[in-house]
Amino acid sequence: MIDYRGWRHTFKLDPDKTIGDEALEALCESGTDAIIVGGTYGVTYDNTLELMARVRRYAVPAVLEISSLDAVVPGFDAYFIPLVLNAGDPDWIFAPHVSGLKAYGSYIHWEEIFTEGYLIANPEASVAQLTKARPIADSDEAKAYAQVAANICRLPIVYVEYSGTYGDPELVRACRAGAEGAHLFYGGGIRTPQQAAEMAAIADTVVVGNVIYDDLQAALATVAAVKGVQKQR
Ligand code: 1GP
Repeated sequence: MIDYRGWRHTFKLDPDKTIGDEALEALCESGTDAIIVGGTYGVTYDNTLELMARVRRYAVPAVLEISSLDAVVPGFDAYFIPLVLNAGDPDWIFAPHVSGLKAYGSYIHWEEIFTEGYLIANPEASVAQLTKARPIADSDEAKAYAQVAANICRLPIVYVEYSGTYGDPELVRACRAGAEGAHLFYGGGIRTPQQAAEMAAIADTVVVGNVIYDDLQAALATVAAVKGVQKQR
C-alpha cells in the first residue's frame, strides 16, 4: 500500500492532454515520488485507462484523483477523493460522493481511498469555475478552511489548489498552520526550481502539472529542487 506521507514531489498528468512515450518515461523515472492522474475537463474512462496502463510500465506509484464518476478506473495504487472546501455549489460537496458510493460502493477497497480537503485558491482555474468556488478573503480565512478540513472533518489531506497560477506563500503558510495533523499538498503554477523550492519549504508535497506540457525540462528540474529543500516547521 502506498504512503503519501513521505512524498515531497509529484507530477500530475491530465488524461485529456497528450504526452509522448519519451516524456512519460522521463517523468516516471525522474525521481518524483508519485504520478497523480487527474484533470477537470475531458477526463474519460478510456483516456484515464490508457494513461494508467502507460504509467504502470514504471515502478513509480500511480494515484487517480477522481473528478468524474465516469472515469473511475480500477488498478491504481490509490484514489484521492477531493472534497471541495470552498465549493459555492453544494452539489460539489457530497452529491458526487453519494452517487459514486451508490454505483461502486461494494467494490471499494477503503484502504486505497484518501480524502483531500480541497481549497481552490485561484478563482480563474477551471475547477474554480466548475465548482463555483467561493473566493478566499485572506490568509486567516484560508487557515480557517484548513482547520475545518483537518480538525473538524479530520481529513488526512489538505490540498491548496492554485492550478494555473503560482500561489501566495503566505496563504499556503497559513494553511500549513491550520492543517495541523493533516498532510499538506500544494499545487499551482510551479514553473521554476525556485518556485518549487519555495513551496516545498512550506508544504509536505508539491504537485507539478501544466509545465510538463509546456516545458518538459523545466518540469523535470523541479524534482531536484524539491528534494534539496527541508520543510520549515
Ligand atoms: C493542478 O495542482 C495541480 O491540479 C498543479 O497545478 O497545473 O498549475 O502546475 P499546475
